[in-house]
Amino acid sequence: MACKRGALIVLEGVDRAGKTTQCNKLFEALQQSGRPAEMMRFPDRTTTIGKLISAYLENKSDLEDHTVHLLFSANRWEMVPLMKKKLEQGTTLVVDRYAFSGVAFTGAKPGFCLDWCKSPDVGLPKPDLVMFLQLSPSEAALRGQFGEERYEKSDFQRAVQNKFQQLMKDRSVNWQVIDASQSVEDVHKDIMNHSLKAMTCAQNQALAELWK
Ligand code: Z5A
Repeated sequence: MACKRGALIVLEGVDRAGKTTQCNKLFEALQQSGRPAEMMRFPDRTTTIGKLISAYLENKSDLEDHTVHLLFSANRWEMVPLMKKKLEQGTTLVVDRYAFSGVAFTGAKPGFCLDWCKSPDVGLPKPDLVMFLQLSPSEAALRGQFGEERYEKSDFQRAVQNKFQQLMKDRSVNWQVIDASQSVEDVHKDIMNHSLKAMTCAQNQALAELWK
């Protein structure tokens, strides 16, 4: 490796927990402090696969549940060459949702087990840090109504939250739970502290493979 690699930092969490708000703030803070950083989000709705996913989420098309799960995974795999290149160049990637959302959302549907849900994402670049923005359903409700998209229903979101709790038992992943009910600035401070630590550790470690 010619230069020290960047860190792969993922934000996960329930609906309206503030993932996008905090990804933006982290990205801006890293850039302003002179640390190369870029933001990514999944699904990436700009690609051909992402457009199929977007139509599904907006209820403009129907897709069989296994099929859409594999599309979400393919949407991550198509970004892997670019992600590896950026990380090797020393750029830290701040990522809004990743494979954990993939597993939690499909795993919350009837008839799916976590092992099957994880399998298409085995071997993806492993995040150096995954921060789970924890927010109770009542606090989330204070941030406005659900939108119009397919998964934005409270029963389903509760099932998703349970799946995230199961995933967070996996000690092979560097999970950090963040209290997302704090002010935007206080959440940002927590996220910045964890991120700087993970970035220092990542510099001396090779990029690993997820769930391998
Ligand atoms: N999905 C899947 O099924 N499989 C997969 O593999 C992947 C995803 C990757 C994508 O939605 C959907 O795809 C998602 C999972 C599924 N479905 N759901 N539900 P998306 O990425 O397009 O949108 P989202 O991730 O669902 O966004 P979100 O969860 O609704 O929002 P958020 O990013 O967590 O929060 P925000 O937009 O930053 O903030 C929400 C509001 O709260 C906003 O008004 C903020 O100003 C406010 N806010 C934020 N922080 C605070 C604090 N600290 N205090 C008060 N108010 C705050």
